[in-house]
Amino acid sequence: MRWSSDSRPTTLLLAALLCLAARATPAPGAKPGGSLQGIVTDKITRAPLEGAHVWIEGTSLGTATDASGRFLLTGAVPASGTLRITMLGYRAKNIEYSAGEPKPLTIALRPVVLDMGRVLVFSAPREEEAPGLAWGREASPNTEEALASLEGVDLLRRGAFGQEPVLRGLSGGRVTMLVDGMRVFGACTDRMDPATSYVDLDALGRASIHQGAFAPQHGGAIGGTVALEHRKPAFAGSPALSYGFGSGYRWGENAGKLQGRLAWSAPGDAVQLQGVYRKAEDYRAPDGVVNFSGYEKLNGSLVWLHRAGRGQRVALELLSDDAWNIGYAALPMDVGYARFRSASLAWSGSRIARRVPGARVMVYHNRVDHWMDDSKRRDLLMGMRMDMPGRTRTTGVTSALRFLPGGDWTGTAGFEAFSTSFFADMTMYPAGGAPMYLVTWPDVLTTSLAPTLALRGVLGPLNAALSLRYELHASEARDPQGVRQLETEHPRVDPRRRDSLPGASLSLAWNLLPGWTSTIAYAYGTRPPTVTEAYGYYLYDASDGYLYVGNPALRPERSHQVEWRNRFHAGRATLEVTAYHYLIRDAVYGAVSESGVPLPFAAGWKHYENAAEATLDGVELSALVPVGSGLAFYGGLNAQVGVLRDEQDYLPMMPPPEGHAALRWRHGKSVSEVRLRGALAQRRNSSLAREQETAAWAVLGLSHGAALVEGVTLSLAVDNLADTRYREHLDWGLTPRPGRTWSVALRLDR
Ligand SMILES: [Cu+2]
Repeated sequence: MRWSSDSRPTTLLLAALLCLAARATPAPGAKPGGSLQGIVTDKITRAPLEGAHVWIEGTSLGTATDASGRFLLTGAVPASGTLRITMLGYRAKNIEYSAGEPKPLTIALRPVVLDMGRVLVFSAPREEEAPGLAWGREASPNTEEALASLEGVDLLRRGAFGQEPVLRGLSGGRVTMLVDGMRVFGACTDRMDPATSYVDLDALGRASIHQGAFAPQHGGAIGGTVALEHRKPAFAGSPALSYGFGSGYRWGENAGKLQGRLAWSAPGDAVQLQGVYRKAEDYRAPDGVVNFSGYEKLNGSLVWLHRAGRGQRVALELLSDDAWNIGYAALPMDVGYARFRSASLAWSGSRIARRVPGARVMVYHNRVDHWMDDSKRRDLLMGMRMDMPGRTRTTGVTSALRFLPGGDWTGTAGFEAFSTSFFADMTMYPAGGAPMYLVTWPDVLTTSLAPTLALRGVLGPLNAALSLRYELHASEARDPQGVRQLETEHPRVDPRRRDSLPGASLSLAWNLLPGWTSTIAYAYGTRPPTVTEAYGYYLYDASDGYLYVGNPALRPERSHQVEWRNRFHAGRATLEVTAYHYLIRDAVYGAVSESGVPLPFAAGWKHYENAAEATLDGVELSALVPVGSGLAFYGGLNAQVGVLRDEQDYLPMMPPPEGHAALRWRHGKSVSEVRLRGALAQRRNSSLAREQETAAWAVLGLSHGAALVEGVTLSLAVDNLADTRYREHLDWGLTPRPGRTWSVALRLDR
């Protein structure tokens, strides 16, 4: 059993049986052959599941279950391996098997309604078969745009690179970013490099979005967690080499890519090396080229998995990402170079004790460096050239232990500790004057210690999940000049702060009627101020034109949240309707400062303050309706309103009502899709952030992917078919999105 698999007692029993069976059958490495059969059911209703995808990891052997939930795999079935089962609306499951199973496997999948999470899976052998993926990998230009295809996810966009994920209108310090379980903090004082920009779409195996404070076990947050996981190699019954490469070009966006992957798999070791190179020129909007929107980037990773004794494995992972000459069309400057490096070592074990099915511990270190560049600009901010480098260094440990407290309950006890140093400065070169030096992030060291506990199980007719987290967060500004600068705005500043950050969530799900599952969840979340909010100095925000100064005396934000999620099943059609309400106390916002000296280049000064109360209310609706003959309809709608009560103002950067609808047709070895997406005008704008109304828009796209021969796929797509000039409300400046973009991509996987 792998760490990621569901850990219900029945599964454990099955795994134990499999383990015994494995000893009686030929050892791994035996000649492949034979068959494997089983049945897939809904864990709660026990109904057979039709259309679940079943495949053997590390091979191209896969199938789907029939109307009675049954599957049969024949052909070159390895003697033993990992079987992966996925289905839209259910948590994916991995189980170890050995060929020649005496009886069919029974696999129960758990509906994900309790998790409140949305997942994009890219690790399927055929990506177009991956559940939850409405718009294929090849049709998205980058990781962020692929995430934005999920309901309730939008992007802050300042150009074609480094868009920042926004969860139900919340972003920045309100969202936790995890890369393979590591905390990664961008090194730009202007948030030009969110952690998602360091994970290439072609290297991504899986992305999970947990909205709001409902999943504190995935990192304390108010807005939610974005967890990205790289594609990993798999063990194989006998040593085997696999490789893949691909190339693609997107006209309109003027962006090309080359990617390659080489993996070696054996019973005890699996090694994978992969790399992606991308280069984009300035993209084309319907009314002309958008200047300062190109970039160049190289992403690489090396993963080594080693089986270390019974049920144990060790994983070493090295990641790197380098990007240069990155244009930010909506900002007054660009980025010369952005660099990410990380190393992690993880140990995981299974069947540790009778009531401890698994444990995992990982240590990691990552380094982010960022150099802004205004050398290509003629209109300079403040009328002079500036150097603005920044860096973060993060070291952490994260661990989890799964346990079976008894009955139908499972638990996970976790602990994470991480420490990050943030430093950024600015040197200004006035024409004919001496250079001026400012510290913008005053060498801040933050340290967090956080235990977590998650329990899930059955209470009579209810499915229940309880999750708790407590974080002790300390921070200190260590640069003397930086502290003196802050003292000009905040006399008697204390450069140290310590925050106590509790989080909790409880969700209860039950089947109200056949075909109707309803979940009610409550969550309490907290978050500390970011380094920019607490200690930043002289930071220009191009979205509202103000210069910002941090406030070390800010209180942490606290949020009470309720969510009501309903899932309706009729035949194979699924409809989900979710409503939520967030109340944020001590909400951090930029308040206009009257005291600051007037500035010719900025609208004025702002400093961060706690508002007494902000609220966020919204609804999300999504539907999946198989029409028959391989045709299926997917669609979604969402609407939300954010209000800053103190200022009787709307919250800034809130998405307007938006929706998407797609028809997908599977025929033979190809998949075709037509997709329409759009948004209404945003008229509920923040006057404090000087937001302007954004017009309604809609764009149409088509995509087609086909397996030419075994292992070779060709994808063709066109987005914004009508070449409509539009921008989304969260796009900064008045920068339009790309016009009509044709794309072609070819992949080979062996
Ligand atoms: Cu920057």
